[in-house]
Amino acid sequence: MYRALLLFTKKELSDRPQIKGKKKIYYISAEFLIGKLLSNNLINLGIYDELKEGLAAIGKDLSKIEEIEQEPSLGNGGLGRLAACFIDSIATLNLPGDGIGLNYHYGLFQQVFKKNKQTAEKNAWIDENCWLNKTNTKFKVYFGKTAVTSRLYDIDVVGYHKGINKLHLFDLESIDESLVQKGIDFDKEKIKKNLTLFLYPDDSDDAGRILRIYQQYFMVSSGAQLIIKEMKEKGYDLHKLYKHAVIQINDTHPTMVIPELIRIFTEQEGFSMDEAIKVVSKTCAYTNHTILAEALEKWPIAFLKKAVPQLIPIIEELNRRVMAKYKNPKVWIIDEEQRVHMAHIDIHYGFSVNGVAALHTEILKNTELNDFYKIYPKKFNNKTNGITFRRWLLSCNHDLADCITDLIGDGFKEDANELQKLLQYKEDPKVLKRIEAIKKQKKLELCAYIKKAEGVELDPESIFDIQIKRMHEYKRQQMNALYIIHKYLEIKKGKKPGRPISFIFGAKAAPAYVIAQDIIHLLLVLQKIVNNDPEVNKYMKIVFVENYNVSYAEKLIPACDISEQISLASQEASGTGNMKFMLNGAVTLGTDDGANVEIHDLVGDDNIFIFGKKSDEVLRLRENYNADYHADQIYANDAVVKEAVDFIIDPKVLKIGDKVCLKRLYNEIVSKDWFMGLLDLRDYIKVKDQAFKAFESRKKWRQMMLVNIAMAGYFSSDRTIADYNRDIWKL
Ligand code: 26W
Repeated sequence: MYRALLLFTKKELSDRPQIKGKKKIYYISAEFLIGKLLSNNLINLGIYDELKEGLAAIGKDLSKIEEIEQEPSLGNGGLGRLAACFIDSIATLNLPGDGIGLNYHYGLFQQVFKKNKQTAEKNAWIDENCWLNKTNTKFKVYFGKTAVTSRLYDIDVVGYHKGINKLHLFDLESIDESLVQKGIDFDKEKIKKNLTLFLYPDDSDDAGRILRIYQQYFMVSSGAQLIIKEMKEKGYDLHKLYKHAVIQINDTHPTMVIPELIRIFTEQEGFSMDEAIKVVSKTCAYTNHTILAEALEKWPIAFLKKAVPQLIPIIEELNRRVMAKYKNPKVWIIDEEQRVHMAHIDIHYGFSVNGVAALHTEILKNTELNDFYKIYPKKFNNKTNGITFRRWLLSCNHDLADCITDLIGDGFKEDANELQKLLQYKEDPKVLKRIEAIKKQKKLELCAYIKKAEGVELDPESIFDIQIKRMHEYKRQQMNALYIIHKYLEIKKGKKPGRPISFIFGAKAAPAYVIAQDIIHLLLVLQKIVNNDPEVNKYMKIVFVENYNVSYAEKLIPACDISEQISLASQEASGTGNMKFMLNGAVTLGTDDGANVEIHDLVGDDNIFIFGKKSDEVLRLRENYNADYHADQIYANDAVVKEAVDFIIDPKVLKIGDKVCLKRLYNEIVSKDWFMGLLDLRDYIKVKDQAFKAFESRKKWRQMMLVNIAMAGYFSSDRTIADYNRDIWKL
């Protein structure tokens, strides 16, 4: 039945008109976290309800059939999911625009918990029942003298009640899956066989880091050749490329598309260097998604010389021109240590630099990229992220979508700002109770799913407090863990919460990121201790769901009461889970970071719980961190903090946990605490307890749910894409 639906839907998609236009956007990204596509496609084709009813008439349940589809894990987190939302909205706005990425056979990785620790398995998804359409388009890609062949696979991307664009995924023709025997290890040097096996392969050694460069070049060389091929087929003059194409560079992973296009234009198309630089610079735009140092890629030039020697003369020429113009070494492309700063290429030789939330863009302009902002003030702009409401409301929360349609009509499906009409029901008990009933229904459904999938029994009457996102110290899951320990110790001392609380986590840690793995370990051990303690488990439960992915998010988000968005202020560029939770009627508990600031502005102080140091205070502390921040002193001078942190290495925990991991995490927190979890812990405890208490004022809470849903329209990716098109793409 699934296969029949897949073939039927593929046919429907191929019958839809290709979206055309004189100028198109190419969104090039290392990640496209597209999730399952059947229901999204059926909704966008406008045939979901009819099909669901038709199948029900013959005793078939469409949601059961949807479970069959394997989720391609072609992304790691927010950046990848954003790219997937964007291509949905580009098509929905009827804009010609394709995604360009890689066809990873094993995606990121499949998370499997063993002995309370994350292990990584390959995540196969390509079979005859997947959405990939193999094409006859092939390109040669050269790494110096070594040549490989790139094969183009397409996935149709249909807009909501619109035509189609394409997601172009390039695959290595000579890929060899047998390289992966157990887990996710493989020979990283066999680049003729391994380039499209995994996304972000372990980069803890040089072979892993150089493999990243091979993968990135494989993507941009294939992408550049495809773009040029399409332009020529349309009879466009490459000297006017910028009139017919915009290339949006999603973070620094695709940066080499700039020198690669310049290389092709000068070596194969007869451009002068000046002309090539002018044309490419008017075609390429760059989005920054993070200020974290480890993510701002800088490659030792030796690595580039080894992988892509043909680009070196171009990169050196681009750097020479920068050095001739700007005396400040901090803006040079190649620094004194002979490292190539990829973002510097994007900023000097692209025409737009955007951050992904208002606060993030201000931080880029005033700190991280201030030297560039002073040179190119006009290039910098903000484009606050968005999410597709087709997936994050219509598909994952049908009941809520139907309720909203009953209340305000279905205009919101084309113009998300219409959701504000819901505010008229703020004092309508019937409507408020209906919204609450839908939340309750989603919680019941999630309880049933989690019981089956994780073997944990949750109380649907409990408060669902959910933190789902990549595992990273800056997102501070460790601070959430300290709250849980504090709560556990309070219950053991007889202070019982009025209503039980369910702490739900979902997160994958990068295989090379040790401390992130330790945090997962601590939470899994706490889950065992709490859930098996009869004195505690009727007041609180922990469940860390396994292999959190897009499909899991679609089950968790509609059931959430409190959305945990607790990153150290200034560190989360935007966040997009925060928007999904808001749209589904959860209340945000968070710091004034990323898009939380804009959520706060939209819903007002009464409909959000904000805590923690502000970003300007944090950035000041960061300036001379070692002098101004002393986690050990906070720990020593605050009994509540000390008691919670000490529990990490309590005999009860060490008995079932791994001593090495737990002691390492304990030391990291007490001696470093780089993301200042101890600084905000007391405030976090206070405000979180306030949120749990507020949950008992049911009318007020229902109103908060309504206001959050009503004000979420701004975060539709249709608005975001309209902003990109108005200010940058001008299609
Ligand atoms: C493993 C190397 C690496 C480093 C950084 C891979 C990917 C990155 C990305 C920059 C991380 C990422 O996904 N950033 C997230 O982008 C989202 C979409 O803009 C934002 O909402 C998140 O705040 C940001 O962390």
